[in-house]
Amino acid sequence: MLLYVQPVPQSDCHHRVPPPRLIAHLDMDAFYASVELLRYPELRGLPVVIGGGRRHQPVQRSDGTLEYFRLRDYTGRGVLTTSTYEARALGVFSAMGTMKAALLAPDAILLPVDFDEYRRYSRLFKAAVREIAPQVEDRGIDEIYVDLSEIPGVFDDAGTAIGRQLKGAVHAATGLTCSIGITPNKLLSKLASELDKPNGLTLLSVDDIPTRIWPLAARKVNGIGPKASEKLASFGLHTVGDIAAADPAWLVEHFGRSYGAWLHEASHGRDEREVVTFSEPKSISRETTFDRDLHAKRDRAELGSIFTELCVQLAGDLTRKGYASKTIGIKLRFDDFKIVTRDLTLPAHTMDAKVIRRAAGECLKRVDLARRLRLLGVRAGALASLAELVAPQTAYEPTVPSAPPRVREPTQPTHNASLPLFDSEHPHE
Ligand code: TTP
Ligand code: MG
Ligand code: MG
Repeated sequence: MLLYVQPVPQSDCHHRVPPPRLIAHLDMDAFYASVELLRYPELRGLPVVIGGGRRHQPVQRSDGTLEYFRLRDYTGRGVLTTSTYEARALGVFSAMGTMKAALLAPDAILLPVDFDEYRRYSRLFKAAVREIAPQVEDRGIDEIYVDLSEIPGVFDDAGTAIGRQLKGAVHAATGLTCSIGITPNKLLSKLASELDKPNGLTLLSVDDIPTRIWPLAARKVNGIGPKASEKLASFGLHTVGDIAAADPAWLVEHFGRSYGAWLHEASHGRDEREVVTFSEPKSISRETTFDRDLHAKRDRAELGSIFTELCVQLAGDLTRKGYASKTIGIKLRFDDFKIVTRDLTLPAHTMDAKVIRRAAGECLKRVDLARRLRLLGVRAGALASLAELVAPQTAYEPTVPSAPPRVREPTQPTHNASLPLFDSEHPHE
């Protein structure tokens, strides 16, 4: 029996009453696509998808107008990163295979991805928010949580004025719209920011949970993935409200102590997680899916140069972000989609492309490469910030550290494709 009536608490006087909070979740609307539309404003209102490579760059005609690449002309194995709302109306969404999207929206315009540009706009909108409300938790390229609780007067209107101000500041800094949810916690705000997308501002209190949150599909809750929602559905629980109505002991019995208890709490909109304003990345990686599957022996030169390029890019990422790595790993996906990873720990932290390349080559030697490869990735883990490595405790030791830091300077990016694939004294044959 799944119906459950919440018992009236006997006494709440032993429970700590947490101070009231107001947390915003801000997510940019159709982010990559919207950044592209700033460049090509004539495409506004049209179905546009982002996912192409360099060959899909618009070309200028002799009369100065641009000729765009249409989805119907696409062949390849790419996937879309995102689509405009007009393309979504045709059934085309993030992570969809581009060929499949072409069947649904043959006239949609395909534009190549330009991550550098999206990162630039990401920094711009986050900086604009921090000017107004500094308690920001970075949740990836197009979203953040913001703790608004300390902002004077914020509780007077449940965050309405500050919500409008944030949207205005983001628009002024970037020309882009975003959607914001403002509620007492992160879980509810994440759900709320989606309720009125695009260009939404949604304020919810706990009193709104039955009407606004319980009708939502369980899958919408951050933390209920495809597996859990499938299992919930197998018991007839489809919406958040279905979970809220279930007996918590029953949830624990079927979903385990911690996840079952969490499901109960989450479905009632309870979440005490703090907004975490800073976190060090755990790893940085680069990977690429090949246009065609490559074989370690027959396509050795091509694979070798892609491998080197990935290491050079990874070294560049580390340098830009100010980290050095002590654990280098590789990831391979074979033509049967099986994934293999290997890693190794270095004697010292590095951000040097050559050192990374050599370590990654060592990892590769430990993999059976009989099958053809679909994807290759290189990962830098066990990161330390350069500030940490070069000047530990500078605040207390104003003198220059006597021992030189054990960080190698990054080499200039080289596109040297002549490095052998495995850097081995005993080449694989
Ligand atoms: P999302 O915020 O999930 O999507 P979105 O901003 O495009 O659209 P929405 O208005 O619904 O928020 O993702 C942010 C960006 O991340 C998106 O523009 C492209 C990228 N992305 C991918 O590359 N692959 C994916 O599968 C998803 C979901 C997003
Ligand atoms: Mg978004
Ligand atoms: Mg997002």
